[in-house]
Amino acid sequence: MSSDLVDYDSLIPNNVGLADDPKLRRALEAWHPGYLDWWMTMGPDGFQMADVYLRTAISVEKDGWAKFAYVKMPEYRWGILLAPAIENRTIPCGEHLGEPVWQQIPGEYRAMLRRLIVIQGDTEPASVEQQRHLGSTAPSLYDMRNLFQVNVEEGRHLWAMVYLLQKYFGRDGREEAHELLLRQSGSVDRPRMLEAFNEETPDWLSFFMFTFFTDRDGKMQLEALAQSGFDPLSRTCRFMLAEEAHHMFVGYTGVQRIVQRTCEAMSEAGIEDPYDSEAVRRLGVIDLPTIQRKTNLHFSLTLDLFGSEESTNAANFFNAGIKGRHHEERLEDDHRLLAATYPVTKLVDGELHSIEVPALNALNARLRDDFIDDCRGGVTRWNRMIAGIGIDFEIRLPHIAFNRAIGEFSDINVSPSGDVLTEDRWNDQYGSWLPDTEDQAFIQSLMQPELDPGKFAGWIAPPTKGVHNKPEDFLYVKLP
Ligand code: BYC
Ligand code: FE
Ligand code: FE
Repeated sequence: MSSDLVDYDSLIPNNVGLADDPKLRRALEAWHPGYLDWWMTMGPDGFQMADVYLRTAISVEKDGWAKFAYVKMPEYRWGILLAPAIENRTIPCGEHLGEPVWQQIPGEYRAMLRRLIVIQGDTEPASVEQQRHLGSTAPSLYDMRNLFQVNVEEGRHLWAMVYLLQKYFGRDGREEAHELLLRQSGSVDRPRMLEAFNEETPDWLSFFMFTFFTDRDGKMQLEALAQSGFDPLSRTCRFMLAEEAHHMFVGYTGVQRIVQRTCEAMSEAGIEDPYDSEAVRRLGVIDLPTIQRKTNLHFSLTLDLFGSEESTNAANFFNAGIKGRHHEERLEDDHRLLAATYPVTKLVDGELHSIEVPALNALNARLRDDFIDDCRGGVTRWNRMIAGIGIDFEIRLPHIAFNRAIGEFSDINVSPSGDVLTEDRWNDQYGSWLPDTEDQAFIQSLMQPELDPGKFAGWIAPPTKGVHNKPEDFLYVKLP
């Protein structure tokens, strides 16, 4: 079968010719019941029998790759979809630059690739686990539907990585695929692999911050893996990126609508001081300083996902041609980086300085910097809206060294504005920079479900348009 056509009749929709690959089909069909079991026990809590207005990927063409319909989540068609092959594609970076891409795994890179694919695969179900209790406090049916859309797609991203493991890694791959269903977010014995995926997502502000920041790490990592010389990984990631755009949208507009509602409520009540949190909270909206603290938390947790600023792992991935830079093909340099340098912020004699280091070792720092640029676009638009409503407040991304657990800054204490602090000063002040139990209790008090079609909880503004151009009062989720 041509790889651009999706076989939608078989148990597992795919455009990878599953019908002609009985060994792989058996492996995936053997894994399927365990996946469904995981979805029912660790996926969305409740609502599994509800009809949700979901989009399902049915093609990999640029236009019309998805269809919208009511689906019960356990009946979602989780498929295996690769973006179309690029003819005569060559390896875009490293020591194999310009050689034809690989359709099979080169033996010497097998361990590296397996590790990258397993880490990528581990984050997908982890995020579904983190979000599993949010359905019952959805601020509207529209938002509930978006949550479930993100969840089923993260489930499909797990399928995407499991496909690669089972097709290209034999018995090891089947074992890894099994273990992806056994690790659990926040578990003491068997946690997810990266720390940000063991944190809780306890409320909807956190959910929107997570999809704005952490899904954006997903986007950046997928962009880097889409450059891979291992072509099946590249094609898989390229299609995942098409879905990822919606996750960015949910995060960006979610925070935007919360900030908008807060500013409008302040303006209507005549409250000018954004730091008068008590007065603002009495209006039943989330005060801007609390939103800033959540920003500080989710931004810093997400920066840890880029690994150490200087990393020989990252240098090896790039050299081998199995992970490139963001938009590698658009960059104008030698794509080998043997002589280039890159500026990295480091701690020197107790102070933070920008220092040129070999570019090959600084690829994690570089991808993180590209990520921060991408975040800035959204934050700037939030701030423009705040100013437009006439409130004197700016949401700021904290300094990269603030509240870090991985890399160059993991052993020091740094304020959001970038001052290196003693342990004592940090202990005195960090409570004003990160959400505390009181902030959390207040947010939690607002988390009451709003299930009337077209209605929204009082702390969030309605969206400017519906999903798939549906009217305002559309029934996005039909409860059983
Ligand atoms: N937590 O050389 P280094 C997504 C370990 S999100 C725990 O700096 P490297 C999604 C590291 O493993 C995107 N451990 O690291 C979003 C290494 O251990 P070993 C997910 C960490 O390898 C929302 C040691 O520290 N995809 O898709 O260059 C919803 C030294 O590390 C952490 C990927 O991440 C950490 N944060 O970089 C749903 C792409 N950081 O070897 C989905 C694949 C580092 O000493 N992963 N360590 O035992 C990678 O490219 C890289 O593995 C990393 C780390 C960027 C994660
Ligand atoms: Fe994903
Ligand atoms: Fe995502």
